[in-house]
Amino acid sequence: MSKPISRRQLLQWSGLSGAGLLLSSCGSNFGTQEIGQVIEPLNQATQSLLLSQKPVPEFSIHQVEPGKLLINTFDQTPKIDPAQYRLEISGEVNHPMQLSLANLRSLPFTSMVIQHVCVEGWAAIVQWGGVRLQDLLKLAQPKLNARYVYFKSADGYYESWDFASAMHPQTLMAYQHNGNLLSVEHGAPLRLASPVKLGYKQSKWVTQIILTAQLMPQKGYWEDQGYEWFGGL
Ligand SMILES: Nc1nc2c(c(=O)[nH]1)N[C@H]1C(S)=C(S)[C@@H](COP(=O)(O)O)O[C@H]1N2
Ligand SMILES: [Mo]
Repeated sequence: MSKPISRRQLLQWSGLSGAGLLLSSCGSNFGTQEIGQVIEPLNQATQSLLLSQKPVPEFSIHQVEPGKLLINTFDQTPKIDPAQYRLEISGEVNHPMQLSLANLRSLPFTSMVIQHVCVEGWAAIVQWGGVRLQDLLKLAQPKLNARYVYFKSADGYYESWDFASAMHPQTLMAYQHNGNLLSVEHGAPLRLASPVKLGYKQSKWVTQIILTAQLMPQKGYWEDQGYEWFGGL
């Protein structure tokens, strides 16, 4: 029924068909000489996954609970220079890339109002705004064997997610919170936000996204101390 989305279509649709993204991407396999020849459909498994995903009902903007999102950080708040910041996407992808904040802001913006739930016994209705992780992964073109998504953070935190939850339409790489630019304490410049996972799965200060075929012995900062891995809501 639905036509596969080509990489070129996605680049055009996202307004990134110009040199901005291409020049900032890393890896020798995605140079300027290849601009004309990167037309690849998403693989069928990824395509049908996207079609099967149902959105979680959202709250209204009036239900946002300002101040109820407690700061929960296992260590120090890391220092990140926004001008130097790059989000690296690598691992089992055809097109590894590095995105600046300008690149990320030029991608389609999504806003949602969801509940953040921390296993320590608190919750908050929060507005998040940012880029769908799905859109970033489509740009990087997951390989057929990509089954897990690792997130590395500037404070040493790490997480791993199942591919389906990462591709969920409401899983965002957020840079906005309750209508403002995301604050440093809450994970600026870029953090995970999703209504399908518990709070500890929602990494702040994400600098690297790595797709893997297997789950490694290190599953996540809290998971490696006994928390459940899937962490679904
Ligand atoms: N990098 C990083 N991300 C993290 C954490 C952390 O310590 N470091 N804590 C997690 C936990 S347990 C929760 S509940 C949420 C809290 O997000 P907040 O501090 O913005 O409320 O961040 C998650 N992401
Ligand atoms: Mo948490």
